Amino acid sequence: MKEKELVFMDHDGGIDDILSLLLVLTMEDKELIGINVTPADCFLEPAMESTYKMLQLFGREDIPIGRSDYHGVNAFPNEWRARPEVINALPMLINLPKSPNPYEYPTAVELLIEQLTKAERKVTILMTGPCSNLVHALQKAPEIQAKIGKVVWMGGAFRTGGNVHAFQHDGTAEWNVYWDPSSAKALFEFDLPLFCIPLDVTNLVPVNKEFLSKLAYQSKYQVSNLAGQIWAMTIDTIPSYHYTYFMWDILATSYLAIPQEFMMEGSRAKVAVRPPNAGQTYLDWEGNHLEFGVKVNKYAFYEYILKQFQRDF
Ligand code: AGV
Ligand code: CA
Repeated sequence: MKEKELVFMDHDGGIDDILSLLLVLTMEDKELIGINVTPADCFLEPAMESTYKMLQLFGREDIPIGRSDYHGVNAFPNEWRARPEVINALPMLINLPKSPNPYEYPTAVELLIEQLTKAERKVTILMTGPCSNLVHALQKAPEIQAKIGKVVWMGGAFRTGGNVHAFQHDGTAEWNVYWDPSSAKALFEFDLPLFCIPLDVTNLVPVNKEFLSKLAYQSKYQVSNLAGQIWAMTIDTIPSYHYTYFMWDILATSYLAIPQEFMMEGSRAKVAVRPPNAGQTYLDWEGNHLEFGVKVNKYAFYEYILKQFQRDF
């Protein structure tokens, strides 16, 4: 039998981050060796709780969780950070035991170093939030770089506009980069096999009612039922364009399983760290090499999600 691909996930507790964790847990040929939670698009405690509850549903409480203490220079709006708490109150989750005290967990940097150090083969790092933990871990323990097979990051906007609308900003940045631009700059400067799934390609996959309807028709499967309830929480952000909820992290997570459905472009890029474009990811000949998604076969993508979610816990 083929050995499973080792995956370490670093997420920031948003609604689609939790759905992405659900998706990773359904992937039969991946082995999740750790999960870090960053308090970026979430408040820490509720997001640790939903992470632990997802693990309980799959009987995988053995997977270690790390707690990130970083706070980016550009905080996410509190209205967004508060949403994920609703997940913990859903009927399938509310009565599950709460996570142990999050302050007894290892820090995200400690856990990442520990799990990479003891991994017997290379590890894929999946990041669906800011990249601060990975960058700090690499700075503290440079030897772990040899254990990284590839880094897949939902982050950036290369040939399209950003999604940050803030004072002192020209709108060119994507939020996961903008939260901590200096870390993103450092990430791009490491010589890593980096695969970004930026807004260029996530813009093609909004959460839409047609997809949610298909998911609902298969809600006899527990995973589909729960996912449908979580996704319903995002629908009130439609139709105003700027606030459309996309399948950002879900798309990046799918890249682990169906890379053949993506068109990637190889280029060199840098990250801006000062106003008016802090957090902008831009193509630059003097930057390091990376690959970023430009297109996806979205029918194959939606079908893949529907198929993965046809199961019980
Ligand atoms: O920029 C996309 C990232 C993804 O990792 N996040 C949401 C996804 O988890 C930030 C974000 C952008 N627009 C948002 C976001 C919105 N309208 N609501 C919540 N988060
Ligand atoms: Ca996220």
